[in-house]
Amino acid sequence: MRIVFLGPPGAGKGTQAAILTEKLGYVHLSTGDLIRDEMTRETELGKFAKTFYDKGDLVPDETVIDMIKARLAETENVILDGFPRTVIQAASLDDQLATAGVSLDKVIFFNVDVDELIGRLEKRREIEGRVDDEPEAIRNRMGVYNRETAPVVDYYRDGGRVIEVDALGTINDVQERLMGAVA
Ligand code: B4P
Repeated sequence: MRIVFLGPPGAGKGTQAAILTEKLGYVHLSTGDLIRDEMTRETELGKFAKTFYDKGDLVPDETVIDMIKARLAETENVILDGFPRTVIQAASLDDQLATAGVSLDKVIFFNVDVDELIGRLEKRREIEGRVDDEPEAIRNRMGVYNRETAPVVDYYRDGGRVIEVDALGTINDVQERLMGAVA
């Protein structure tokens, strides 16, 4: 099973992917977590990524695609959380899977309104102090989402591959809906 979680910043992709992979014994592949790990270890890649990440910009496609490639080849049951985020990344993912003779099983879109998203990110800033949850970075991320990532939803919609999940409500409510969607 290869599942993509798509949605705006703060929609709960990471939160739900962590719970679902634990329940199902899948691999959780989060580009956000991979990038944060590189930044924490202050690797060359991490230092490069930080210049984009802190402002709420996307890290360049080729960097993220390289990060995901080897890991994807090693996994069969996987939730891709936060990847793809651009149409270029989505096309690259399709190519990688086609080369391996496999395909995506599900693309889940997390539907949440903007006010709720901003509220969640502001709360996370208070708790975790993430630089990309500062007000200016949040504003930028919402714009980046509309420009770069919303077209990815259309890319998959055109192929009839999107399942939309209402991601409002408690974490448990959303988890139950997701279990129904991936079953
Ligand atoms: P990510 O780490 O992917 O994170 P995100 O979009 O902020 O959040 P997510 O939707 O996972 O929300 P979460 O569960 O945390 O991206 C961060 C950055 O990494 C990007 O801006 C970019 O720079 C870079 N990046 C990542 N992937 C990339 C790619 N493919 N290409 C280029 N750059 C890339 O939830 C948010 C908060 O809400 C949490 O505090 C959570 O506890 C809370 N929450 C969750 N569900 C809730 C609910 N139902 N009710 C109330 N609160 C809830």
